[in-house]
Amino acid sequence: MAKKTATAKSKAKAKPALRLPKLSSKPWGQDGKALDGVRILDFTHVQSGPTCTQLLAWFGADVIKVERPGGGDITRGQLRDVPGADSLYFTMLNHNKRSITLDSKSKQGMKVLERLVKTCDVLVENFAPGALDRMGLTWEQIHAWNPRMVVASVKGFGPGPYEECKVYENVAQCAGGAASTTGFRDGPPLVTGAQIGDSGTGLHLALGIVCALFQRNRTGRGQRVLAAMQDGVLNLCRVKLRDQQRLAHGPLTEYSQHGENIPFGVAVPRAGNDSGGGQPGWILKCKGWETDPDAYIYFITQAPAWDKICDLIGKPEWKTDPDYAKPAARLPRLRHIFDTIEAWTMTKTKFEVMALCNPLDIPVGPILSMKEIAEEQSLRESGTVVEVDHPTRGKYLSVGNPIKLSDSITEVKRSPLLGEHTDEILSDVLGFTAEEIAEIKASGATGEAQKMAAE
Ligand code: CAO
Repeated sequence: MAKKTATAKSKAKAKPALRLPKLSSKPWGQDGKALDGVRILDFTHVQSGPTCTQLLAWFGADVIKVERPGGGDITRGQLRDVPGADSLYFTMLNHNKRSITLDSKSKQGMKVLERLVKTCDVLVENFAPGALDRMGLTWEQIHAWNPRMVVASVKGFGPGPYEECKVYENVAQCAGGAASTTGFRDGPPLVTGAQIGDSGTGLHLALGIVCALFQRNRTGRGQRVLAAMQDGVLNLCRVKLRDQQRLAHGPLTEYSQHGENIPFGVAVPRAGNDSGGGQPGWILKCKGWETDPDAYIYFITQAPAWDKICDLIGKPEWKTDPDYAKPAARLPRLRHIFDTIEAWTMTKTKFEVMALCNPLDIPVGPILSMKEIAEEQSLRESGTVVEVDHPTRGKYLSVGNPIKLSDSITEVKRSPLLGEHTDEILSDVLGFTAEEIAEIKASGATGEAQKMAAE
């Protein structure tokens, strides 16, 4: 795809991915990682929390994932595609971490946890509300053991009537306002494939943690960090809350509903593929759409590019026609305009449309399938799509670190097997003696005793 979409202009503009001043005398990436020295007690599971701790691990934090003996993070076995191997669900969310198995509800397990709390800088968890307290790990207890510790949580809802609820991705998308504003006007609310509830909230939490660590440098104190999934989704939907308030002052003129003379109700409607900003856009068919479900392109009729659009699609008369020349005049005619542009895009592949529009500064975006993304060479080269090798499942593709730091280069390392690092964490990180480790294991706290009995 890279070859097909690279235009003469984009080639001429090509620059290294990131150009920032270099302050250190060492070569790029040789100063270690941004979060070197930060140790995380990772009590996360499923998607939201693991997204957060994976990011921190990519930036160099030592992330110790504490998992329940037996099965560990439930996603290890969910949506399994290779019998007996950790699922892609798990492996793609838990890179660069170490795993220790620990029954946190046992006496010996709590002894290990206490030492982990005293050794780590941050505890990250996304258990159901109250679960951490029920384990005995209240904020007061943690703070007494380690006043510098940052305790970071993902919950479904913040304080309020729903704070006790368990929440998964789509629940958050619905409760955060995304679903009511996604989809077509004449259809039901829709959830989106982007995991804005889980991965989106994990991102928010990661920022909160880094800020809390930064503040700790000044105060010496840890603090609690909460990222509620409803809040995270709403934050990503803020333009829709903007539109809700604009409704009080008249119709939302950039919504195609306006051009079609359909009155607005009391709440922001679903806007189909209308663009969320001030530049009208829509998804248009391209050559091959009859058989290829992704032969489409997003086309934006950005005002400064209007004359070039008119010339390109063979409608030069629209440049001076008072019904089309100015953005405000075009608003009630958007459907007709996009139908006309589509008659042109349907004669070309999405990549041909890209290649013709890019040099003219007409913003367009091909609808890329996951297959095309997986095969996209430039994403491989930038480290955004990486191939990882795993001892039980073999090679697989993953999304690498989407955030690039010029002096903290991310190496994506495979996810840990369940309990793979139990011994080294007990001895090297926590300093337990051989006798103590034997006692902890014999108690069943790490699951080894049961495993041996079963074998
Ligand atoms: N040793 C012993 N017990 C452990 C343990 C360990 N190492 N790890 C977890 N447990 C226990 C917990 O303490 C909890 O016990 P109690 O219910 O007795 O307090 C129990 O396991 C179950 O934890 P949970 O309620 O968090 O898990 P669940 O599968 O029932 O719910 C989820 C999952 C995601 C709905 C819930 O954790 C949640 O709402 N989390 C917050 C929101 C969130 O992150 N959602 C995103 C999930 S990704 O789509």
